[in-house]
Amino acid sequence: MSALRFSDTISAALADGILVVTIDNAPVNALSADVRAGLMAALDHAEKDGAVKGVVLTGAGSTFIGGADIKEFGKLPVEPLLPDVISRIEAFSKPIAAAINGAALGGGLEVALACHRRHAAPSAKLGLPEVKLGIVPGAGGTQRLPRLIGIAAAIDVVASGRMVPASEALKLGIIDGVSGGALLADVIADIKVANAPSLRRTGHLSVRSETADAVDRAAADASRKARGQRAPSEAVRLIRLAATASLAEGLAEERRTFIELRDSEEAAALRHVFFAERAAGKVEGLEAVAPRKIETIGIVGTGLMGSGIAVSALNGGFRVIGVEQSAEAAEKGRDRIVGLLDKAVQSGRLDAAGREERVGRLTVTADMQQLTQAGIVIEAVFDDLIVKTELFQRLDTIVPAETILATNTSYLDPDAIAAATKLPERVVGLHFFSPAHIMRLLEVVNCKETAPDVLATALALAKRLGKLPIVSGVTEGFIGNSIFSAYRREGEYMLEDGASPQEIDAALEAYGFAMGPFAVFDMAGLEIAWARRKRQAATRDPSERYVVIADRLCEAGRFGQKAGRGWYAYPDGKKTVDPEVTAVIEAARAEKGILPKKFTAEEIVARLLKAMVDEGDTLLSRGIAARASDIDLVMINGYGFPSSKGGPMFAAGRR
Ligand code: 3H9
Repeated sequence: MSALRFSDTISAALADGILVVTIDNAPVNALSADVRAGLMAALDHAEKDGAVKGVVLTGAGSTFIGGADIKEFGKLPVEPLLPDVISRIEAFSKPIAAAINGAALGGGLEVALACHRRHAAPSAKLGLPEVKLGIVPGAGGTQRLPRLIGIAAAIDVVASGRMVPASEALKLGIIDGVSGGALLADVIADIKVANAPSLRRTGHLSVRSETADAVDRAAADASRKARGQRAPSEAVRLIRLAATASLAEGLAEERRTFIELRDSEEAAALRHVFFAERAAGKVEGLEAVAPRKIETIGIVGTGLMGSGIAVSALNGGFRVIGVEQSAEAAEKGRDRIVGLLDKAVQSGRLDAAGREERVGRLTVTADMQQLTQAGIVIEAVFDDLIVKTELFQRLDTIVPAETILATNTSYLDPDAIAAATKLPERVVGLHFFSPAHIMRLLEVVNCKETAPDVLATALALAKRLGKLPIVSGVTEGFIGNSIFSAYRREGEYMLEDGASPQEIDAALEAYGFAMGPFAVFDMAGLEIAWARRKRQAATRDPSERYVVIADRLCEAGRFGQKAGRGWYAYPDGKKTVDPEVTAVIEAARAEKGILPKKFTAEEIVARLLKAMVDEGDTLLSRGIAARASDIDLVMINGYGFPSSKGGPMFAAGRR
């Protein structure tokens, strides 16, 4: 066996007539300029060397190829371009196969699709996730995939951007086999028997005929899920084109669309979100700190929040001990948790065996002593300082010193809770968002005394729960609710100044929010915020502008959708503008002598965005948030800010 090197990232070895070319470009073998040049050089060599009978492409480490190098987007393109490398692979005169050892995504799958044979390891995941970056596949994905698996199936895979497990990829026909044992040996054996005239070049296949109905259904489904984003509908258009256009025409149109979308604002925003997610949860100085090993999670309180956290923990593979105040409450809590698992089975997200296995890891009890087995105890009890501090003081006497104590408070001061315990360094905040088993966002609150390894453990735990952890310092409402309060306050100022709830909601919905703030308040219910305002009334700065409209609505029993009326009326469940609300708003303006002015949708968005950004800047300057991109992720994942705009901090920088 002789070792060859074609660039910094491409090496090869010839064994028994097969040149195994390895892409080694950590961390994910992205198709950088060096990889593309190295691949071209390897193909030149393989073409000329008579000893080479066939070629196998594979990736070093646990990834095959993670796609085009996203960091190169926005820079001048460097030749050879990926579509040229891929055309060269497909046209290669000798058999060429992909040994897909791990994720084959985007350009990575496009490389594999151009190979003459494709085998994958059982753990490999394949996909064309480009739409998640606001673009379409740009190196043949929309033209070659439908030639292999049909138009409807290709629409499903490309427009969703989902990861397809190897077993499904085999069923769909994306790959020729899943290797049970040694992938490379299997692929080499397979390619050795392939002879040049019988090679199957994906681009030469014709698209099989399908009923228009199946294609229309897949397209309609994709457009429903696209929620106004451009890339999925463009992907559908290009895939449909594969049925009628030649490969060359299809590739040219794909490339044109790819470039147009790549240079769009939406794609720039989604790229920002991609890198923001990778940066989130990284804390300077914490890289070398080893997290503690956690296998069992204790949860005190199994109401709405606690039961969601329990399901999230069960899904993450942990043992869960839920604690309630009485045997009866424990029984109810258990029913709530199992009920959530049953819902997941009904909706097809979980199978019956998975449910059984999870239930086997669940205990709900009234016996707090059982928490001695937990590595971390998360409290999800009533959000009251006395209730929470008393609970933590009790836990202090029960659980061992190395058990971490986490509070799920959303508004209380976790430093005050920690200060009331014997070991404040073991206290951390874990602010889950409701429903906790669905929402990805998790604010990890780094309290004044939190020990570094406690923070590192909380972050590792969040990852295992499949959450997106954002570290927040201690301030009322942490990052998310601080910004939300500023946004809410500005919305109410605008009401007084002349805008209506429906104008504000419509402006934000047109901007990309699924729902405007007043529709959200109605859905969540107005009474909790009202109770908070009443508690704060005595300490409020009298010189600060205060809008009474929300209080007046609550005084009139308008608590939102559940009450049948709030910022809107809901006759027969349908949201309708209510003249009574208009009258309350007009009266409030008149009391302050405010002459209402007209707002355009643009002005409304600009004012609300500015309020969010001003608050965001304050959080950054106080060190509550570590980076502006963390604030963007909180607002996107917890408060409905459109990801296609990149979050408030990013959007403000683009205006
Ligand atoms: C494309 O292919 C377009 C083509 O159709 C046409 C072109 C002409 N580029 O996620 P992780 C970095 S578009 C550059 O934590 P994991 C990432 O920033 C692309 N960098 O790892 C992070 O860096 P850092 C289509 C990339 O093990 C590090 O790798 N492909 C890229 O949890 C680790 O990332 C995609 O959209 C990239 N393509 O998951 C796939 N990918 O350490 C995007 C990752 O400095 N990638 N990085 O923070 C993924 O989904 C995941 O990274 C993957 C690994 C599943 C591969």
